[in-house]
Amino acid sequence: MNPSLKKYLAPAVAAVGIAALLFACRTTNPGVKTAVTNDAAQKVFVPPGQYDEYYAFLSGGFSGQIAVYGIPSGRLLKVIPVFSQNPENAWGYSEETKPMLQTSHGFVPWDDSHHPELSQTDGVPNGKWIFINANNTPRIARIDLTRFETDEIVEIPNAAGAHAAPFTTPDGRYVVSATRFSVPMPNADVPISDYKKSFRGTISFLKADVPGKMEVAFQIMMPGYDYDLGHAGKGPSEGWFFFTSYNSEQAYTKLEANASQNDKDYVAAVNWKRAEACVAEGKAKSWPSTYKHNFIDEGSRIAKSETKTGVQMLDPRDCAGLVYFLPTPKSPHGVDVDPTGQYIVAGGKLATVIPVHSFTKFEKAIADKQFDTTIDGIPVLKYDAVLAGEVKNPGLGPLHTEFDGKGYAYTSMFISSEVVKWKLGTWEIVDRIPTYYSIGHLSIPGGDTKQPWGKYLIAMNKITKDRYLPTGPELAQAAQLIDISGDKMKLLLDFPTIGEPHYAQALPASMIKDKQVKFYSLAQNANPYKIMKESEGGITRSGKRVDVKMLAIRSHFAPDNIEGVQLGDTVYFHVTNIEQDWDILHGFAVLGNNNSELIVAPGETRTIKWVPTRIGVFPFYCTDFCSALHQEMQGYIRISPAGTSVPLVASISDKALSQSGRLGQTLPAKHGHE
Ligand code: K7E
Ligand code: CUA
Repeated sequence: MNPSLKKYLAPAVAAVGIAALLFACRTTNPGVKTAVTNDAAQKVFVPPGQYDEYYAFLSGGFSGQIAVYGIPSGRLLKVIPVFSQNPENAWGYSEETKPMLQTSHGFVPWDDSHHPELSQTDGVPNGKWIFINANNTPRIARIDLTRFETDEIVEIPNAAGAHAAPFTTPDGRYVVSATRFSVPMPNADVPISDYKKSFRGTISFLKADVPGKMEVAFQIMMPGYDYDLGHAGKGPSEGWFFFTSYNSEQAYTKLEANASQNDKDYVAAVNWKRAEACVAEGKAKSWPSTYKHNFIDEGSRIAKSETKTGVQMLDPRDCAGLVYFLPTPKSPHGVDVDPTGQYIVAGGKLATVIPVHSFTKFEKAIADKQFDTTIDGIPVLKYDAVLAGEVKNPGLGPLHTEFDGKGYAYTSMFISSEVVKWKLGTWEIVDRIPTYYSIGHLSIPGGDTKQPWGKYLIAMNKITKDRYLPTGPELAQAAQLIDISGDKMKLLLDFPTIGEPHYAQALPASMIKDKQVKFYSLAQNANPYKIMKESEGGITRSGKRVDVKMLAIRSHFAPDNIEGVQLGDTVYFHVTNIEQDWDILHGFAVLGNNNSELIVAPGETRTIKWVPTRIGVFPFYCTDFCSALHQEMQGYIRISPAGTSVPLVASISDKALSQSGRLGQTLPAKHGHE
């Protein structure tokens, strides 16, 4: 039973007693026994040793990361750290990766990520990258799909929240971001009650097609509403971008009630080709802005954080034909464009219908000047002039729509906890299936592109009461896999997720599985602290800074014993994994480190900082079980009092020494300036 229904029914059943309630739940809960068809297990069973058919990338929501699952099995394959520090592999803790989390607010080691977006060529996923937004401190990240690593993060200035992000243009030229919260523009110390006068939203287009070169191409100053989601036009509507807005009431307090007054809010249609022309014609203003662009240098694999300044800001008043508003009921959330590019579907959270706009009618309405009014230079089109149709009685709380490429659309209904399947063009509902419970997004592989792979649908649910073994006050959030290959949707599988899965995108595994990087080339590793063999290792003092160049190979570190470090020193361990073999990673952990451990990929150098807090001898060891002698992969570092005369010495392992015929020797310390 839907928990919200349960709440409403509870008083009624209270009279009959607890036993009856439990009994009622058992018999009416459309759980495993009733909702799953007999062949479901077979359809999701991927035999041990065999691969899944799709990679699915689920946003981590408040975890700030991306989780990668195999579909149809629902097996978790990897968590890719993006916006949040991850001590498991030192993302955001190691010296090489810390710059990735720099922002104009300083180091922001967490975020709230909602929308994974696969890179596209000609409107279909190309398997190169996946982008994801940071909803809090506005940022967009690019993750490379040959390595499943975050390579680039760019901050978005003049924005407060990047919720309508990072949706791509079909040609991959831009990813966009529209601000969730309007703020004073430029942001300044103004009374909040000046909202209508001073607060504005922005829509940003970021260059996204050249790795390492992401930046804000231009921004558009918008009325002070909340901007929620977006999708690019395609086919006939390519060149346009559609964004939902809500709070056209411009409420700044008690939005729950005050932002739900108007019968309609808007879909903003932005002509981005027109924007390019206006920028080229000098119609944009240079807007003072400072933002960070962080990326991982390919050779050294060291992140660099650079500061960028200034953006081109377009005002719709200065660029006729740039933006139009399409009235849309009521506080719309998702806006989705069908594979043909003809229909623009909005999910009005509080609406009783699913409105669908027609791109053809939209163009004609502009030509015929079918305007109701103009807001801040933005013509408002007449609702009836752009409407293609309405899906009637879809259920409650439509949020998001995806497409199967066979003429059907699937809309998630948050309040009535179901997926509704309807036909494009006739707007008739052909099927519906319950979800457990309170579905947010849904995802069909390629379901927002020109060519969906319309076999599976992943429903992502906020509430899972009674679906899993309980785990204290916080219960798992979950995805459900639904078979959409036939006329009737069929529930196949539930699987719990990491954080809150807002949106997901998926693509056939065959597009990327054979392109995986297996290790980094040691020869091409340009990290200045790289060593290729044990004799290159050692220890250097520079004032109170001590650098240890160390290698890791099955199954030892070299050097493995370190002496002469003093209390008050800061130690940097630079660990190079000199293995050149797939999936042979080594860890590095030192007792009492307030920072994190390291996990070092083959051929890579990673650096962890350690500030000893007491004198004594402390072990370090490998944290990744790498061989039969993994437990032997250890060493010691001795910390002496400040000012001690203990010489700075780094020894390499006996095994290495005996192999090189130098048993009993130690590596001389290399002294920098003291
Ligand atoms: Cu609907 Cu942030 Cu895309 Cu969540 S949003 S559900
Ligand atoms: Cu290296 Cu365990």
